[in-house]
Amino acid sequence: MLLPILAFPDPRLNIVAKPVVEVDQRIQKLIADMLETMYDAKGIGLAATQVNVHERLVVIDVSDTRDQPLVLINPEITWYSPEKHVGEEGCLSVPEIYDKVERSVAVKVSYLDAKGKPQQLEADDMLAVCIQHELDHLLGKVFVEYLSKLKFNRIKTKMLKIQREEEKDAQYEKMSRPKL
Ligand code: K1U
Ligand code: ZN
Repeated sequence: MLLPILAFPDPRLNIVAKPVVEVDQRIQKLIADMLETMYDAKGIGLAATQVNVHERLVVIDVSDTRDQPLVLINPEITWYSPEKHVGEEGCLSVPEIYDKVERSVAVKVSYLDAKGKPQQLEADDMLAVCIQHELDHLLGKVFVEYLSKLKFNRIKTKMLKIQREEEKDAQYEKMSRPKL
């Protein structure tokens, strides 16, 4: 099932996620739905926060073949490389906005896998960037918060304008639909 993705500046994107208590059937269904939603939206990652579930769960697939899903439950970054890199980021909650963010080149993460088994992972390059981006979502942080106040406010205004227009179009569509 495709899940609706919250759009910036929805305040629900700023909620801090709580740990997953049990990797049960509900979480398995959420994982399946989040993966379907991420692939459908052509993203390389998705955090539960973005689908309005405030629990520590993210899905990622940075493979070219789009067949190597990674599920991180209760992830914690245990080490950040001192070496940093500035790279272009995007976000499914901030469509069509891309900008540069500085991140550690590599990270170590501890997490539970989709079966609830404890795992550790050392990531670099795109995977390391994606993990840092997704774990920020779980802390209620969207990547545009790293940009200047000026850029942040411009993006916020642009997104609100688009959302108001979409709302108006939906209202018009509803009004002009013939009543059966
Ligand atoms: O969290 C999200 O909204 C998903 C996001 C992940 C991400 C992309 C780029 C850098 C860090 C994290 C996306 O998948 S945005 C769409 C996308 O596929 C993409 C955008 C820019 C660069 C690479 C990929
Ligand atoms: Zn994002």
